[in-house]
Amino acid sequence: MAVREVLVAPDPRLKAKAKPVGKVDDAVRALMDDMVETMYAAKGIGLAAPQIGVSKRIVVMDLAREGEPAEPRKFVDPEIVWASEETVPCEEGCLSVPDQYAEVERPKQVRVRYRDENDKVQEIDCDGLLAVCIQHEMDHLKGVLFVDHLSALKRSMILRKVQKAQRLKAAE
Ligand code: GNR
Ligand code: NI
Repeated sequence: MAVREVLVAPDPRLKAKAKPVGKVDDAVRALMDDMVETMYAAKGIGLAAPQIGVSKRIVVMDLAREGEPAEPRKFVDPEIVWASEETVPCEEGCLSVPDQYAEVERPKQVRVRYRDENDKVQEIDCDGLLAVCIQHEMDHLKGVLFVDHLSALKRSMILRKVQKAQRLKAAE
């Protein structure tokens, strides 16, 4: 297992549409282990493969609170098969848009079909933080960041701050 580097906007690899995985084999399982390790190292609650420069439809997540046992979840080729009409706002952040937060409105509930690490088809009903996070992660598979849901003005303000912070970090 290895911690990978998390890409930061405006990296063009974050804008690409990820490819379906097809079969879940040992290589995919090893990649998902790296993703989980990278997510924990970065203190995120989710991570999509494009964030480590891998253009594949893979998402990992762990919503367990600090002090609770780890609960890593892995989703291959996830699809939203149903979304509620009702939407809710939630304050979102992203490891690829470090230290920036903004409210995004999304469907309150979604049903997601995916394949697990044993290549078995599963369906899960999502609500609350799980619904927010899985929609945020699945956006990454389309090359969409949470800032793309904001006004052009808010988006450019946030991306400018991120670029400035990255420049300062590079100059350290
Ligand atoms: O760690 C993360 N926290 C978070 C908070 C609110 C809504 C979505 C997220 S996902 C984010 C990790 C990340 O960037 N995943 O792509
Ligand atoms: Ni993100």
